[in-house]
Amino acid sequence: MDKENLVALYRQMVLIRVFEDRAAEMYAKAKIAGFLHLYNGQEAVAVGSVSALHPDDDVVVNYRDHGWALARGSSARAVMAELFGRATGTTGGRGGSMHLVDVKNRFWGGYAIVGGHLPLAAGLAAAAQYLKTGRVTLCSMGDGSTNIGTFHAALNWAKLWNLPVIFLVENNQYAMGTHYDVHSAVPMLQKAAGYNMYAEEVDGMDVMAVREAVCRVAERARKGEGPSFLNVVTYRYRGHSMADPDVQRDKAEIAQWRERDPIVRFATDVLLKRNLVTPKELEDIRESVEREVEDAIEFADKSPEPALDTLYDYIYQQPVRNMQIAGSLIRPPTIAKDIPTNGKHA
Ligand SMILES: Cc1ncc(C[n+]2csc(CCOP(=O)(O)OP(=O)(O)O)c2C)c(N)n1
Repeated sequence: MDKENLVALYRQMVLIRVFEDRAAEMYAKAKIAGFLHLYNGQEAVAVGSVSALHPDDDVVVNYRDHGWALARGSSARAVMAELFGRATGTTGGRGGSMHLVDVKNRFWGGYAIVGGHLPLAAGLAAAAQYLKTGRVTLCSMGDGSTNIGTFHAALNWAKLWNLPVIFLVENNQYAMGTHYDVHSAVPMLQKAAGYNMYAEEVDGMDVMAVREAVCRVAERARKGEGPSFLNVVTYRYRGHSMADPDVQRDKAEIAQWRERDPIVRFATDVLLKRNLVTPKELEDIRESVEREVEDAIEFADKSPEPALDTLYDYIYQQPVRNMQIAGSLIRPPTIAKDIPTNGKHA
């Protein structure tokens, strides 16, 4: 990788870190509703992975998705506006934090149901195989989702059909507050071995290690060598979500992982060591990121909420709208005509 691309990886990781810290502040100010699962500590996983993919590959992830959307190329403005529930967000304010989707980047979300997206990943890969598009699907999930039935169904099918899919376990070692040793009966790689699937363990605090591993397995998939499994060992610095007081985890453990911070480590061991940047240039990058995120907050705050009369838009795809089912026409109601408003929206 040349200097420009290495610096871009650094900037993206800083962008995700700053974005998440500011999102936490916005949540505390009640600018963001619902749940908010932050990505601090795991930045190297999304950034390293996406840098190894082609722009038209498919990416699908769980609800800890802001970092992935940003790494995949969604603007900070569109992601922040989505968190604020505004019409200018990635899905017009309809998805919110746990359902970020950005079709132009083939970023398919953002799934709140643990393990719910794994069969979809296998389906995306099956479509790519059938249509011979050469696309690879990358499916990231938490360690907790490897205990769910859909995990086993998706791995089984992917191996059986030799699908071009990468199952990437973003192993931050906790499902909510429960450690992997307590919630899983077997070590992670044994789960891949159960399906005779190619697997590697990767240091998730090292952006280059993640990038290299994803390059390797994406190459395998493109050559028709089928699915792969990556156990990417990482750590999240914050609680499970903003609603989690994070009392189960040992503070000393968190401090130990912070010493291996992926951003500091990449800056020190790669950028500064190889004289690719000066400390002043790193400072300038942080300042420009802070300005970008500040601008995103202002943009989100000034953006309109989705109009009330669009409430039923996008629930069904257009062809379904006029479809006859059991003799009756499916037609979404409109606020004005069909919904009793009790005078509220009159
Ligand atoms: C099917 C289902 N069961 C339970 C939940 C509640 N739940 C939300 S997150 C979570 C923990 C998942 O942990 P993990 O997969 O390790 O992901 P991480 O949050 O660490 O990224 C649980 C049990 C859910 N959303 N869906």
